[in-house]
Parts: sequence; structure tokens; C-alpha cells
Amino acid sequence: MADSILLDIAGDIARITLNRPDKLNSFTAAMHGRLAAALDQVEAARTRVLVVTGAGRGFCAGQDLSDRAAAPGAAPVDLGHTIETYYNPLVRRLRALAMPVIVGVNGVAAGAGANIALAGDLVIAARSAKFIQAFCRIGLMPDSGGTWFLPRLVGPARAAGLALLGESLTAAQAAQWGLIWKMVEDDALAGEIDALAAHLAVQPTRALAAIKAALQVSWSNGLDAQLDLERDLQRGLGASADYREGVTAFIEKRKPDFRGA
Ligand code: LHQ
Repeated sequence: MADSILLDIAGDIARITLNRPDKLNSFTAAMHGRLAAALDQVEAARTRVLVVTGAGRGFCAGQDLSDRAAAPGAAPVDLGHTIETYYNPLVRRLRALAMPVIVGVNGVAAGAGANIALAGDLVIAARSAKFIQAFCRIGLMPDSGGTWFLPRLVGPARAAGLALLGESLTAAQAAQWGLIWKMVEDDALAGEIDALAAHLAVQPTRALAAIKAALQVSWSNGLDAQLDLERDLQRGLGASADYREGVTAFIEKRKPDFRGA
């Protein structure tokens, strides 16, 4: 059986591909285990950017519904346990990774698959991709951070429409609404992701990690707390080798050689 998670680490760039294309890369418990192990390897390798994408025509259709089936007459499955064990740690981990996470949404992203995509820092979707908060179609509510991401990204009215109706949102609309960073034509997605990953891999990684952390916490901080946080993070960056290199390169009128330190 093919590996449900493919990991490729090339220099400073890590790529994880969700790889159950015949089931639109929907998650089984085994696949979650493989993904957690892959993320362990990414962290151990200390790469400077992570790309997450899907194999085949879908990005991820959320939970594999046959893996957690509520069979007629059977005792109900504890979905809270599934979420606590697999989905919440995954979302927390992607958000906490000290490097930018590019999510390349190559096709449909449904249910938890849509919200795992939104946990990325830069989400780029192919024109044919779709985002579906499919939960309400099967008697559930958005999880994997959906009720947190959606109102913050697209505002309360659109968040309510997406979550309550479970309709399919095109990539073009998602980009227009600000749900994602950008949409590109299908045949441009791979090249766009490669170029963005190559760019980010030579940027000042500590600064990017600080930006990521500060932007995230801004959603719950007041201005005073955020000003204090910026001061503290900037103080740390001010002592970094990459800051020294950035300023030196500026003064010497050359391209900086950032090492991520
Ligand atoms: C699938 C799936 C799938 C299994 C496509 N499972 N096979 C967390 C905690 C614990 C439990 C519950 O959930 C959660 C969070 C969640 O993620 S809940 C939401 C789960 N996801 C969904 O409800 C989406 C289900 N899928 C769909 O609605 C459609 O497949 C979409 C709209 C995504 C794509 O439609 P199509 O392009 O028409 O493709 P398809 O439906 O023909 O799917 C292709 C194959 O993939 C098919 O298998 P088959 O053997 O018949 O070819 C599907 O059965 C399979 N597949 N999603 N989630």
C-alpha cells in the first residue's frame, strides 16, 4: 500500500504531500500518525519552510468517514476524542511551527481538510480547487479551528454563510474574500509554490517566525499587549545574525545572505 504521507526534505525546504488520492486524501487515524511523524522529521531537520499539498485531484476531504463510521445501532464514536487526539494537535502544530507553512490547495478541501488548509500561513489555491465547510451536511459543526479561522478571515456574515450552508466556495471567491493568499491557474500552482518556497527558504527565518507568531496572537490581543509583544520579539531579532547581515547588506548595497539564525 502506498504511503499515505509523503515527505521530501531538500535543503531548507520540506514538502509534505497528503497521499490517499483515491479517497481525496481524507484522513484516517493511521494517516494522522504518519503526518505527526513527518512533522517530527521536519522539525528535527530545522528546515526554513514547509509546503503542504495533496496528491491527485483533491487537497483533503477531511476525516475519512468510513474510518469513524457511526454504524446504525453501534455505540456512538467519541468524536471529541478523535479531535483531541489528532486534529487539534495538528492545527496547533502547524500554527506553532517556527517557519512559514505554504499550503498548496490543489483541489477540493472539505471539512477538516478545508480548515487544516486555513491553518497555513500562505494558502495558494488552484483555480479548480474548492473550499467546503461540509460538516453541516453530515450533522456536524466545523472543527479543526474552522469557527475561529472563518470569522477572522472573511468576517462574521460570510463565516456564518459558509458554516451554516456548507456550500462549495470557488478558489476565485476564496481569494476575493481574503480567505486565502491567492488563486493561480491549475497549471501554474506547482511553479508558484516552488518559487515561493525557494524565496522563503533564503529569508530571515527567525524574523518570519516572529511575524507569524505576532500576527496570530494579534487576533486576541489588545493594542497595548501587541505593542509590548512587538517590542519583545524585535528585541530578540535585533540580536540575531540575520538582522546584522540584513543591515550590512543594505549598507554595502548587496543582496543579503540570510542563514536563518
Ligand atoms: C471519501 C471522503 C471522505 C471517505 C471523498 N471519507 N471517503 C473530525 C472528527 C471525526 C469525525 C468526523 O469528522 C471530523 C471532521 C470532518 O472532516 S467532518 C467532514 C468530513 N468530510 C466530508 O463530509 C466530505 C465528504 N466528501 C464529499 O462531500 C465529496 O467527496 C467532495 C465534495 C469532497 C468531493 O466530491 P466529488 O468530487 O464528487 O468526489 P467523490 O465524492 O466521488 O469522492 C471520490 C472518492 O473519495 C469516493 O470514493 P469512491 O470509492 O466512491 O470512488 C468518495 O467516497 C471518497 N471520499 N471524501 N471524507
